[in-house]
Amino acid sequence: MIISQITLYHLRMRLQSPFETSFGTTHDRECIILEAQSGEFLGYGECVADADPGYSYETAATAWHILQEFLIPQIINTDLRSAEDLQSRIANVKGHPMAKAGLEMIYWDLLGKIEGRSLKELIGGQGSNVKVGVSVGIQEDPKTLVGTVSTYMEQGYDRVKIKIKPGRDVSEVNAVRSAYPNLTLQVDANSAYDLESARNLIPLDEMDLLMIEQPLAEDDLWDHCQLQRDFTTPICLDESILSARHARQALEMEACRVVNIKAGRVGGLSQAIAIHDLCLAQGVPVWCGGMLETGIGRAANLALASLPGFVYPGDISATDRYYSEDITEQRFVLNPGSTITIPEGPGLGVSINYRALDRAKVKEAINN
Ligand code: OSB
Ligand code: MG
Repeated sequence: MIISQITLYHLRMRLQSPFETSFGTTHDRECIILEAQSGEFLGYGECVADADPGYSYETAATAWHILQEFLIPQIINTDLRSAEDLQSRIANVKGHPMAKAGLEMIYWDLLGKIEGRSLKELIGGQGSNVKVGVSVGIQEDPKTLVGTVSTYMEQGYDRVKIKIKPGRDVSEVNAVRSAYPNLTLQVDANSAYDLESARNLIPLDEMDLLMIEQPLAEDDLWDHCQLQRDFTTPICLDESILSARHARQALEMEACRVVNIKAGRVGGLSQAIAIHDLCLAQGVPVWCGGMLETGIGRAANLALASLPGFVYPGDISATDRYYSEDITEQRFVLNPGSTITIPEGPGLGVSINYRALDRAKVKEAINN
């Protein structure tokens, strides 16, 4: 496959409601959409780096720079034989996994369109839909949180993730657990604790949580290992797992018992699949994380989450949980049973609403 042109679009899209995590509040989500031409086909990718370096060091601006100056020049007008081949051509660039993952996504979308196969088929996914949940940001107070959770449950979500941070943890989870004793519930701290402050989380161990996600710093595999020993509830790692090697090491030292997989965080779908394969072989449950994606990234997440090792519901919610207007023609809706249908068309199976893309566009650059 030869890609002759890649256009980058830096987008800014207003969220339906502000999303607060331990690292900050997002009102407008940013990302970079990649549009690539190969022969008669157009393929798309989404780079999930946001405006601020809160979740990781990457931002939409750093990803723009790395894509334009380093990644795109190394793959454009070369014959790409596979996703692995693409990755080997950009392996000299250290870090910047989200920029790389956006680039790899266009390869998959184009490959599917050229071969007339969906991404799910290309990677060996199964079934027609994926179990999903909703990730709920930090709310005003526990009462408001219970109200927000109940609204999502009325919409049909049957798994809820609550964002926590120091001082906004045990009472919030307790309020939701008391209101909904049978709800599948998990929490995500986005690295907000250290071993000392995480002692305050011990009461959570009695609240029947599916998992506690990323309590400690991203570079703190060893401390997660210490912490897991003190908890019966499985610890899940998100930010800490940056590659298949990290995943192997985390499992070897039992720093976690569950892995959140995001293609953007690990440098692309091929790496995400490698982590899935490793965990499946070891019987470690994984699930698909989210980054408030547009319809493009959401389509990729749904295909990824159809692999057999994704046993827990993904952070892949319906379009209207995020945006009133998305940039894909397709809107994703929640089915009964808290599932979302995987697109069936070639590649990602989505098409672009260019009017909406134009309204969200901050800037654009053509590379050829
Ligand atoms: O830690 O999982 C996270 C959103 C942005 C950055 C990090 C995270 C999240 C979410 C939202 O939890 C998941 C989603 O619904 O896309
Ligand atoms: Mg997380």
